[in-house]
Amino acid sequence: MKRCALVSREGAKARRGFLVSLSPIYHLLSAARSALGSREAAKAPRGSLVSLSPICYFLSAFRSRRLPAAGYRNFLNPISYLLTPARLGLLALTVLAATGWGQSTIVGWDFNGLSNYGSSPQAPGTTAANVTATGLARSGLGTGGTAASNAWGGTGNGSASFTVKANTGYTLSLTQISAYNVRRSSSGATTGQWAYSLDGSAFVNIGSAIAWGNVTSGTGGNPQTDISLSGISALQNLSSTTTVTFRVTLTGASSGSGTWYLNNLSTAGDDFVVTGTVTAAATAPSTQATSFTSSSVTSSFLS
Ligand SMILES: [Ca+2]
Repeated sequence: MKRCALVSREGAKARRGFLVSLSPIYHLLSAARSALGSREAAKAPRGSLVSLSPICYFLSAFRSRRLPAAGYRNFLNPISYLLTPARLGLLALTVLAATGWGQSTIVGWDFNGLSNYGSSPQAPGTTAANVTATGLARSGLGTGGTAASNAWGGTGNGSASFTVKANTGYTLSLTQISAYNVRRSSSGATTGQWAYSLDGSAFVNIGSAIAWGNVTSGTGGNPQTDISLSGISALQNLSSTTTVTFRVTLTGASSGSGTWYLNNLSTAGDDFVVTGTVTAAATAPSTQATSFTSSSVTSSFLS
């Protein structure tokens, strides 16, 4: 409010500066010009600071009748305010960043049509360009009895794993395990713990253990939420020499014949997906100057 009061006292200046008041560059230039001769020079820096606050102007508008009506209406028009090119650009960047801009499927599986628990390894149907992945593999899980259709899994307790890595010349950053679906029988594994490893033997848990839910039918199943990987620094900017192993350890089965599956979310499309980004790795320059003197650079710019 103190800032608003300052603006209000400068009502006459606000009339002229209102439309351009959101431009810090303008104010910096104005302050410089004023310093050369204007008796208002002392006020310019202060005005430039408070002028950057839209809320300040909004409140000041109600207290000062000297603001130009046209500018006042224009300022209060949220569409006009938001759709200036600069703000539109910032808004777009904000939205893109919040939605994981640039991420795409690194590896994905479509479980539609699978029978007999699927293969081990079950090759992914989708693998990003410049990425190598190995299929979903069972460890300790059985495959007895009659399996559900359109699902990949096994019986009893054990684990399932797969790997991803960037190809030579590329860098891999992982964003998330996208929302997926699990079904289980009443005696199947109740709980799972995701983990990753960079050497295939030492695993680090990703989040806490997950209670899978109790839905035993494939229709609906037990929806699981996204598992974010973007905050795990060990899974970012990986070169082709690092293979990431993902593993989910399944426990709580009350019977060796109890079943657990990654479930078909929809007929078409991948049902279990890891997203991320693949970029060309930075390469060292093939030639490089052996010496470089600052005096030559200085003289070039000054001449
Ligand atoms: Ca599917």
